[in-house]
Amino acid sequence: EEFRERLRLKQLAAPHKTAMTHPLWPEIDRVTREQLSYAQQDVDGGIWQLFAEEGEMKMYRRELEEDGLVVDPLKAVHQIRGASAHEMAHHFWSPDVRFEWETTLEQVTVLDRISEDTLLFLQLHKRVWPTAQRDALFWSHIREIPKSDPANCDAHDTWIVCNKSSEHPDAPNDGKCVRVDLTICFVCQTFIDPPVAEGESVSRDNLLTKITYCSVVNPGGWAPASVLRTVYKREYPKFLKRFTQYVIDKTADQPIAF
Ligand code: 16C
Repeated sequence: EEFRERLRLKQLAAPHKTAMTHPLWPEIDRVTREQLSYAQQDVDGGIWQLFAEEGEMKMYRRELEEDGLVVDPLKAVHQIRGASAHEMAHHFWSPDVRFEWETTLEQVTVLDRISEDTLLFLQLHKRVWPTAQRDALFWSHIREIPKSDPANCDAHDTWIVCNKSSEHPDAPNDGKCVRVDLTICFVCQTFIDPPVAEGESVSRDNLLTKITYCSVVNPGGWAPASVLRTVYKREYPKFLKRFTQYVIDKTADQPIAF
């Protein structure tokens, strides 16, 4: 029994087998590692400009244009109490609850279930006047960073969700909708704070979770810079506040999932 349990835990920690044989796997693995190290870089280097702050939440951006389109990279840091890193990451990744917190959506389709931890999404987003409606096609991968990995630092556990634009024959970019190009990561670390005494159990009051969210979205086609920056300033803080509160409320009465 004990051996079986150990084997099960080992299998959980290792990347899912079917994911590893998928043609997208090398890209998924590489981008996820890159995004983790990008998320863990300090924001105090001077290139990041603080544009929104509320309580523990701080949002930074860099003004950047590509071919005349605003693609401003975003980096946000936040700290919450009462929910674990795994709970945060799971709800961010799972299509089952997306409409409960994501307010920019009209439609979500799961085009492919690459594996238990990796899905391919097609999302139709609400139209922003006066620009054309946007959609996004991306793979989304969730993983726990092994405790032995230096990226885990002094955290109890570390989870990442990485979303990256991709392609699929069932949904070609045929110009009917403008397709955005995105690279997004959501990194969470649980800290047991205040610490619990030996033999005591951890309660939700001991959970402090640090969150880093990084995003680069190329709008894919014409949109006035002023409209983009207005949407950006309004939508990102709204998302991070709403999403974290949603997970805290949803998990409050449940046993902690690490
Ligand atoms: O990361 C977030 N959500 C994930 C799950 O949905 C996933 C999705 C990313 C969506 C990226 C943006 C797609 C285009 C948005 C179109 C405009 C929506 C505004 C509607 C308002 C009524 O990773 C959380 C995403 C949080 C908010 C995203 C806001 C992005 C603004 C960037 C500008 C994009 C171009 C907009 C063209 C007008």
